[in-house]
Amino acid sequence: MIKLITAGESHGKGLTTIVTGFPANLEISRDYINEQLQRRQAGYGRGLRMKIETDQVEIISGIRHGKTLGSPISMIIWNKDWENWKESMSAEPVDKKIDKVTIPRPGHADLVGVTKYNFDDIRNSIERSSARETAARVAGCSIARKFLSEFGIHIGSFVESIGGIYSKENIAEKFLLNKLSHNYSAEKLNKLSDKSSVRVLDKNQEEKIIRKIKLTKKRGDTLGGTFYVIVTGLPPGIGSFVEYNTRLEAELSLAIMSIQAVKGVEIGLGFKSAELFGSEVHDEIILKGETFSRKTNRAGGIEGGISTGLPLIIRAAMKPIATLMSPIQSIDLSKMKTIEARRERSDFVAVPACAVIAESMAAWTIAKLFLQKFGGDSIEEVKDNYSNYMKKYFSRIKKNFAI
Ligand code: EPS
Repeated sequence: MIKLITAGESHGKGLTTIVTGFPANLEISRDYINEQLQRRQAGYGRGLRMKIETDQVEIISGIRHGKTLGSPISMIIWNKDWENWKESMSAEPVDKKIDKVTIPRPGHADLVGVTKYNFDDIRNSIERSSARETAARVAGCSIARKFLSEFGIHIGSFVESIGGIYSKENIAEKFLLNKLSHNYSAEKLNKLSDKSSVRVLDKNQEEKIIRKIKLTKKRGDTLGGTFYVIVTGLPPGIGSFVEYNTRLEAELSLAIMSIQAVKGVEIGLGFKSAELFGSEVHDEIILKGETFSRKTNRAGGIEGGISTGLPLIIRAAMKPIATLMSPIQSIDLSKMKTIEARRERSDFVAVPACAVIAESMAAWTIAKLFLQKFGGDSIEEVKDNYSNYMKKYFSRIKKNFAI
């Protein structure tokens, strides 16, 4: 079973990631991980922090001469901003008086954090709940992403809407109708969406979205949006119906819902399927050479908690960032009086970054379930297990059902 642990405060010295359970001999480079970190930092609408940081990992253990050892992999991303927070975030007590944060921002973890942990400074809630933590996740999940790519499994994403402005060119429709070639790789999707500063596939809408973000910034407000994560190259048989917590869609939803500010996750047609007839929702089964396929993929690549072998189609919604430069009402906890919420440096829009984080979390989830099925101590052993299954599953069914 693979495990991912992240540690680190937003303005602490750095973020630590520990990844365990991956097989030995998987080729992985620092550059590969850093490329994903850069993708997470990008996007029009980010705040000043992203100008300070150039997130890069320092690999501490578990990788030798570019290959995994099978031992725990540990990595650190040093926070450049730490220089400005040394006293405020010192692990040791400091002599200087540190101003406490006393006014919670509605929508952030500020108030619930102090309530739960009995803190006397909202700073203690802000630090760990911050989406800065996702840099450590993306670093760790890059191992999963690289691992899956060895099996031709690729994860891509694109932004569908920001602030209610929807991309008209929505490739998700083609995935839902199973209209793209069997060989279409989600890598290709990322090449297209990464070109756009808001990761949309529609040039006209991109301009409209950027205009709306500019206006939002001026108003001191923030925006959310929706995005898709697509996984291609997945074999049939990942995940299971035998236990509630082994179901692929349950695992994926948990992983994506765990991302700060995500408020909704759909698989395939999702909520839309509740409005339609069964015949308009379910995907007819067809034979395609020595395998099964479907006329459509409205199930989003999952039936009964198990992958069908068609692309996974995941859609998620991110709420607007909670920190507002024109704040809404809150309470000053030091005076117990109504006041405007505290301003804190932040992003105006982070939907493009959120999609990259969701890709990473999807990669992690799939790698976990993939290794549960095909696991081995070395990448060679996993490849043997995988190719054996892929070669035989169809002929086994044929044999089982032969009259
Ligand atoms: C983030 C770092 C944070 C925020 C943002 C994401 O840095 P700072 O708080 O120093 O500006 O920009 O986090 C939030 C929006 C949030 O609400 O926590 C990052 O590295 O992604």
